[in-house]
Amino acid sequence: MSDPTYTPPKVWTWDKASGGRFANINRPIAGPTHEKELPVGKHPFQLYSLGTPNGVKVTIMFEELLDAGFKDAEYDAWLINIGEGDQFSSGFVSVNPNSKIPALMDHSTNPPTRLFESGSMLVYLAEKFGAFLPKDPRKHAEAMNWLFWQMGSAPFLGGGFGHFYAYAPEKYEYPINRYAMEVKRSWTCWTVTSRTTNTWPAMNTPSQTWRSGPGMALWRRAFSMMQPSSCPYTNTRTLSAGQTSWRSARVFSGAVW
Ligand SMILES: N[C@@H](CCC(=O)N[C@@H](CS)C(=O)NCC(=O)O)C(=O)O
Repeated sequence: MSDPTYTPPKVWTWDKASGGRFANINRPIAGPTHEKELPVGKHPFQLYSLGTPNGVKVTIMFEELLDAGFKDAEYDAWLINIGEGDQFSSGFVSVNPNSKIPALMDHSTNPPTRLFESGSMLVYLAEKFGAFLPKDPRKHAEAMNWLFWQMGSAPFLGGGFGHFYAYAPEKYEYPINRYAMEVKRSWTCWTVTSRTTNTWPAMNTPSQTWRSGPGMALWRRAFSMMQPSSCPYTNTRTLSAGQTSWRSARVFSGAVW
Protein backbone atom coordinates (compact mmCIF):
# COMPACT_ATOMS: atom_id res chain seq x y z
CA MET A 1 0.00 0.00 0.00
CA SER A 2 1.63 3.27 -1.05
CA ASP A 3 1.16 6.69 0.52
CA PRO A 4 -0.48 8.95 -2.09
CA THR A 5 0.55 12.03 -0.10
CA TYR A 6 4.28 11.25 -0.21
CA THR A 7 6.73 11.53 -3.09
CA PRO A 8 10.30 10.54 -2.21
CA PRO A 9 12.56 13.58 -2.70
CA LYS A 10 15.49 13.45 -5.13
CA VAL A 11 17.78 14.62 -2.33
CA TRP A 12 16.74 13.71 1.19
CA THR A 13 16.86 16.45 3.83
CA TRP A 14 16.37 16.22 7.58
CA ASP A 15 12.74 16.70 8.54
CA LYS A 16 12.72 17.05 12.31
CA ALA A 17 8.95 16.80 12.37
CA SER A 18 8.92 13.28 10.94
CA GLY A 19 7.40 12.06 14.20
CA GLY A 20 7.34 8.64 15.80
CA ARG A 21 8.47 7.53 19.19
CA PHE A 22 12.11 8.27 18.37
CA ALA A 23 11.54 11.72 16.89
CA ASN A 24 13.50 13.40 19.67
CA ILE A 25 16.57 11.15 19.34
CA ASN A 26 16.58 10.40 15.59
CA ARG A 27 19.23 12.57 14.00
CA PRO A 28 21.40 12.20 10.89
CA ILE A 29 24.47 13.82 12.49
CA ALA A 30 27.02 12.02 14.66
CA GLY A 31 28.60 13.61 17.72
CA PRO A 32 27.56 14.82 21.16
CA THR A 33 24.54 17.02 21.80
CA HIS A 34 25.56 17.96 25.35
CA GLU A 35 28.50 17.96 27.74
CA LYS A 36 28.36 15.27 30.42
CA GLU A 37 31.00 12.89 31.74
CA LEU A 38 30.20 9.23 32.32
CA PRO A 39 30.29 7.91 35.89
CA VAL A 40 33.15 5.55 36.78
CA GLY A 41 32.78 2.99 39.58
CA LYS A 42 35.32 0.84 41.38
CA HIS A 43 35.50 -2.27 39.20
CA PRO A 44 37.81 -3.00 36.25
CA PHE A 45 34.93 -2.86 33.76
CA GLN A 46 32.47 -0.02 33.34
CA LEU A 47 29.41 -1.00 31.32
CA TYR A 48 27.10 1.69 29.97
CA SER A 49 23.92 0.02 28.77
CA LEU A 50 20.21 -0.66 29.01
CA GLY A 51 18.03 -3.78 29.06
CA THR A 52 17.47 -4.03 25.30
CA PRO A 53 18.32 -7.13 23.22
CA ASN A 54 21.67 -5.59 22.20
CA GLY A 55 22.25 -4.26 25.68
CA VAL A 56 21.79 -7.51 27.58
CA LYS A 57 24.30 -9.53 25.55
CA VAL A 58 27.31 -8.11 27.34
CA THR A 59 25.59 -8.13 30.73
CA ILE A 60 24.91 -11.83 30.28
CA MET A 61 28.53 -12.40 29.21
CA PHE A 62 29.80 -10.74 32.40
CA GLU A 63 27.42 -12.76 34.55
CA GLU A 64 28.54 -15.93 32.80
CA LEU A 65 32.19 -15.09 33.37
CA LEU A 66 31.55 -14.34 37.04
CA ASP A 67 29.57 -17.58 37.42
CA ALA A 68 32.49 -19.43 35.82
CA GLY A 69 34.78 -18.04 38.56
CA PHE A 70 36.51 -15.19 36.69
CA LYS A 71 36.64 -12.70 39.56
CA ASP A 72 38.38 -10.08 37.42
CA ALA A 73 35.20 -9.81 35.38
CA GLU A 74 33.58 -7.64 38.03
CA TYR A 75 31.87 -4.64 36.52
CA ASP A 76 29.82 -1.60 37.30
CA ALA A 77 26.69 -1.24 35.14
CA TRP A 78 25.40 2.25 34.44
CA LEU A 79 22.02 2.97 32.97
CA ILE A 80 22.00 4.85 29.67
CA ASN A 81 18.47 5.97 28.92
CA ILE A 82 18.42 6.07 25.13
CA GLY A 83 14.89 7.46 25.12
CA GLU A 84 16.21 10.54 26.91
CA GLY A 85 19.25 10.91 24.64
CA ASP A 86 21.92 9.83 27.18
CA GLN A 87 23.78 8.17 24.30
CA PHE A 88 24.58 11.62 22.89
CA SER A 89 26.46 12.92 25.93
CA SER A 90 30.10 13.90 25.35
CA GLY A 91 31.23 11.17 27.75
CA PHE A 92 29.26 8.43 26.01
CA VAL A 93 30.31 9.56 22.52
CA SER A 94 33.97 9.40 23.59
CA VAL A 95 33.44 5.67 24.29
CA ASN A 96 31.13 4.98 21.34
CA PRO A 97 31.23 7.55 18.54
CA ASN A 98 28.18 5.74 17.09
CA SER A 99 26.01 6.67 20.13
CA LYS A 100 24.51 3.20 20.67
CA ILE A 101 24.38 1.07 23.76
CA PRO A 102 26.11 -1.03 24.97
CA ALA A 103 29.46 0.71 25.48
CA LEU A 104 32.26 -0.59 27.68
CA MET A 105 35.51 0.64 29.25
CA ASP A 106 38.20 -1.75 30.48
CA HIS A 107 40.15 0.10 33.17
CA SER A 108 42.41 -2.89 33.86
CA THR A 109 44.58 -1.83 30.90
CA ASN A 110 46.82 1.22 30.87
CA PRO A 111 45.58 3.35 29.24
CA PRO A 112 41.99 2.08 29.56
CA THR A 113 40.50 0.30 26.52
CA ARG A 114 37.25 1.50 25.00
CA LEU A 115 34.83 -0.94 23.38
CA PHE A 116 31.76 -0.42 21.26
CA GLU A 117 29.65 -2.94 19.30
CA SER A 118 28.38 -5.81 21.42
CA GLY A 119 30.07 -8.43 19.22
CA SER A 120 33.44 -6.74 19.66
CA MET A 121 32.89 -6.80 23.44
CA LEU A 122 31.99 -10.50 23.44
CA VAL A 123 35.14 -11.41 21.50
CA TYR A 124 37.32 -9.10 23.62
CA LEU A 125 36.03 -10.62 26.86
CA ALA A 126 36.17 -14.19 25.55
CA GLU A 127 39.81 -13.70 24.48
CA LYS A 128 40.81 -11.77 27.59
CA PHE A 129 39.52 -14.48 29.91
CA GLY A 130 40.17 -17.43 27.59
CA ALA A 131 36.56 -18.50 27.95
CA PHE A 132 33.61 -19.52 25.79
CA LEU A 133 35.45 -19.25 22.47
CA PRO A 134 36.47 -22.65 21.03
CA LYS A 135 40.18 -23.13 20.27
CA ASP A 136 39.61 -25.78 17.60
CA PRO A 137 39.85 -23.83 14.29
CA ARG A 138 36.71 -25.36 12.78
CA LYS A 139 34.63 -24.71 15.86
CA HIS A 140 36.14 -21.25 16.20
CA ALA A 141 35.18 -20.49 12.60
CA GLU A 142 31.64 -21.72 13.21
CA ALA A 143 31.36 -19.55 16.33
CA MET A 144 32.53 -16.57 14.29
CA ASN A 145 30.06 -17.41 11.51
CA TRP A 146 27.21 -17.18 13.98
CA LEU A 147 28.59 -14.19 15.81
CA PHE A 148 28.88 -12.20 12.59
CA TRP A 149 25.47 -13.45 11.48
CA GLN A 150 24.06 -12.32 14.75
CA MET A 151 25.67 -8.90 14.53
CA GLY A 152 24.88 -8.36 10.89
CA SER A 153 21.39 -9.82 10.65
CA ALA A 154 19.54 -10.34 13.88
CA PRO A 155 19.38 -6.82 15.38
CA PHE A 156 18.92 -5.12 12.04
CA LEU A 157 16.08 -7.42 11.00
CA GLY A 158 14.45 -7.67 14.42
CA GLY A 159 14.85 -3.96 15.01
CA GLY A 160 13.62 -3.14 11.50
CA PHE A 161 10.53 -5.27 11.99
CA GLY A 162 9.87 -3.75 15.40
CA HIS A 163 10.33 -0.26 14.05
CA PHE A 164 7.81 -0.56 11.23
CA TYR A 165 5.40 -2.79 13.15
CA ALA A 166 5.33 -0.98 16.48
CA TYR A 167 6.98 2.43 16.31
CA ALA A 168 6.48 3.97 12.86
CA PRO A 169 3.91 6.75 13.05
CA GLU A 170 2.32 5.40 9.82
CA LYS A 171 1.83 1.68 9.23
CA TYR A 172 2.69 0.27 5.82
CA GLU A 173 2.23 -3.25 4.64
CA TYR A 174 5.33 -3.49 2.46
CA PRO A 175 8.07 -2.86 5.08
CA ILE A 176 6.18 -4.92 7.69
CA ASN A 177 5.88 -7.87 5.27
CA ARG A 178 9.47 -7.49 4.12
CA TYR A 179 10.93 -7.47 7.64
CA ALA A 180 8.49 -10.10 8.99
CA MET A 181 9.58 -12.50 6.23
CA GLU A 182 13.28 -11.84 6.75
CA VAL A 183 12.99 -12.15 10.53
CA LYS A 184 11.06 -15.39 10.29
CA ARG A 185 13.42 -16.86 7.70
CA SER A 186 16.60 -15.98 9.56
CA TRP A 187 15.27 -17.06 12.93
CA THR A 188 14.26 -20.39 11.42
CA CYS A 189 17.73 -20.70 9.91
CA TRP A 190 19.24 -20.07 13.32
CA THR A 191 16.87 -22.51 15.05
CA VAL A 192 17.61 -25.25 12.56
CA THR A 193 21.35 -24.76 12.57
CA SER A 194 21.73 -24.27 16.30
CA ARG A 195 20.56 -27.84 16.73
CA THR A 196 23.47 -29.08 14.70
CA THR A 197 26.27 -27.00 16.18
CA ASN A 198 27.54 -26.65 19.71
CA THR A 199 29.53 -23.52 18.97
CA TRP A 200 26.63 -21.13 18.89
CA PRO A 201 25.78 -21.55 22.56
CA ALA A 202 29.51 -21.52 23.20
CA MET A 203 29.85 -17.97 22.03
CA ASN A 204 27.21 -15.56 21.05
CA THR A 205 24.51 -16.21 23.58
CA PRO A 206 26.99 -17.14 26.23
CA SER A 207 26.78 -20.83 26.93
CA GLN A 208 24.88 -22.19 29.86
CA THR A 209 22.18 -19.56 29.87
CA TRP A 210 20.91 -20.92 26.63
CA ARG A 211 20.47 -24.42 27.91
CA SER A 212 19.16 -23.91 31.40
CA GLY A 213 18.49 -21.55 34.23
CA PRO A 214 16.86 -18.13 34.21
CA GLY A 215 18.73 -17.14 31.07
CA MET A 216 16.79 -19.73 29.09
CA ALA A 217 13.51 -17.92 29.64
CA LEU A 218 15.24 -14.60 29.15
CA TRP A 219 16.60 -15.52 25.75
CA ARG A 220 13.41 -17.25 24.72
CA ARG A 221 11.63 -13.99 25.43
CA ALA A 222 14.23 -12.02 23.54
CA PHE A 223 13.85 -14.23 20.50
CA SER A 224 10.07 -14.38 20.69
CA MET A 225 10.06 -11.15 18.76
CA MET A 226 9.77 -13.33 15.66
CA GLN A 227 6.06 -13.67 16.37
CA PRO A 228 4.34 -10.93 14.38
CA SER A 229 1.27 -11.35 16.56
CA SER A 230 3.12 -9.89 19.52
CA CYS A 231 4.75 -6.49 19.67
CA PRO A 232 8.51 -7.11 19.86
CA TYR A 233 9.17 -4.29 22.23
CA THR A 234 6.51 -5.55 24.58
CA ASN A 235 8.84 -8.48 24.91
CA THR A 236 11.78 -6.19 25.41
CA ARG A 237 9.96 -4.46 28.20
CA THR A 238 9.35 -7.83 29.78
CA LEU A 239 13.03 -8.52 29.34
CA SER A 240 13.98 -5.38 31.23
CA ALA A 241 11.61 -6.19 34.04
CA GLY A 242 12.78 -9.80 34.02
CA GLN A 243 16.32 -8.72 34.73
CA THR A 244 15.59 -8.80 38.43
CA SER A 245 17.39 -12.12 38.63
CA TRP A 246 20.57 -10.55 37.34
CA ARG A 247 23.05 -8.71 39.46
CA SER A 248 22.96 -5.70 37.19
CA ALA A 249 19.23 -5.45 37.70
CA ARG A 250 20.03 -3.26 40.66
CA VAL A 251 21.44 -0.70 38.28
CA PHE A 252 19.13 -1.32 35.36
CA SER A 253 15.96 -1.63 37.41
CA GLY A 254 14.83 1.82 36.38
CA ALA A 255 14.99 0.75 32.77
CA VAL A 256 11.52 -0.04 31.56
CA TRP A 257 12.18 0.42 27.91
N1 LIG B 1 25.42 -3.21 16.45
C1 LIG B 1 25.24 -2.53 17.71
C2 LIG B 1 23.80 -2.13 17.85
C3 LIG B 1 23.55 -1.31 19.10
C4 LIG B 1 22.17 -0.69 19.09
O1 LIG B 1 21.50 -0.62 18.04
N2 LIG B 1 21.74 -0.21 20.25
C5 LIG B 1 20.45 0.47 20.34
C6 LIG B 1 19.62 -0.14 21.46
S1 LIG B 1 19.33 -1.86 21.20
C7 LIG B 1 20.67 1.92 20.68
O2 LIG B 1 21.56 2.27 21.42
N3 LIG B 1 19.81 2.81 20.15
C8 LIG B 1 19.86 4.21 20.45
C9 LIG B 1 19.69 5.08 19.24
O3 LIG B 1 19.44 4.54 18.14
O4 LIG B 1 19.79 6.29 19.37
C10 LIG B 1 25.68 -3.45 18.85
O5 LIG B 1 25.44 -4.66 18.75
O6 LIG B 1 26.28 -2.96 19.82
